[in-house]
Amino acid sequence: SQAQQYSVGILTISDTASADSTKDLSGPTLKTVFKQASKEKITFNVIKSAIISDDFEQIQNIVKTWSDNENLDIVVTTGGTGFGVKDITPEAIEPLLQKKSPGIAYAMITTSLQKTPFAALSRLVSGVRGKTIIITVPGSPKGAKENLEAVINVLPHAVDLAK
Ligand code: MTE
Ligand code: CU1
Repeated sequence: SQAQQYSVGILTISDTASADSTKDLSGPTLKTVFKQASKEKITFNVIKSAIISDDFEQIQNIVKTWSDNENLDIVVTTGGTGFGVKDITPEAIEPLLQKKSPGIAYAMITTSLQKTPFAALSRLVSGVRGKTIIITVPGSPKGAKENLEAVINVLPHAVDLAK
């Protein structure tokens, strides 16, 4: 039988990376994680990626477009989840979620806490908008990778249920 295909968008949220795209290390790292998790039966296709600054309206506009118009199965944002003055990713994403998924955030945090106590400083949110599963991960390549890897194997079933 054919592989199940899941479409993915990766949104890097960083003032530094939006000024100089060569500084975006997390976006490419997340793409690699999706590639490595793709197997015979399940394939993740990263078909959208963008880099924007820590801007409330830009974050909402892209996530809305990718879910409402592009109908992506999975949207991952990286960055802006911490305690910095500019960190507003959770505040921008949360109002867009029609259903919240604290379990996904919980899974990412508990797995991450086994690697570093600083995982407690990531204010992750996750949920469903339309048929799109939205997750947020930290901005460092290490944090982005560890958090996505914690939940990547449950994402296909989440998408199947939301369809
Ligand atoms: N989670 C994991 N798994 N690994 C990490 O290295 N870094 C933490 C945390 N979560 C980290 C992690 C740190 S140091 C911070 S400040 C927060 O994520 C928030 O990061 P952000 O503001 O870049 O989103
Ligand atoms: Cu930190």
